[in-house]
Amino acid sequence: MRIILIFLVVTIMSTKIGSSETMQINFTEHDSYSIEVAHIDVGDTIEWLPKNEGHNVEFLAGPTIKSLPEKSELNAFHSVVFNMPGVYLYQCTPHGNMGMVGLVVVGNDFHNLKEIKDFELPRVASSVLKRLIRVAQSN
Ligand SMILES: [Cu+2]
Repeated sequence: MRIILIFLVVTIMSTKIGSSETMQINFTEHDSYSIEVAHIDVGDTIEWLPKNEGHNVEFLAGPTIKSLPEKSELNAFHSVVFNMPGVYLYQCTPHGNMGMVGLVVVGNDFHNLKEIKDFELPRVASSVLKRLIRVAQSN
């Protein structure tokens, strides 16, 4: 009986670990991302879909500088697997200063939130970021 239980628990745990998910975020005609604050698990993927022209994804800050994903081309599909827990800040290169920014929270881990909060952005983007951080923490 005990062996069966252990087997069940191990099976359930490995199923959960093995089931990484993919979230899709669109570029919108309002110069924004369809999901501004993305909560994902470690190992999950985010795909950005160029549903509207003139946008991209450029990472500004994350758990460590070395781990920052590559910047994408304008109008290009972009896919990133997030293996390091923490908060990531990204922007659209042409529209970042208008507040086209987004957050990714990986593994519900806020250890580097201070660095994200302190990241210097133009005025409008900075106020959007403050709002997104409030949203991120309320989830
Ligand atoms: Cu844009």
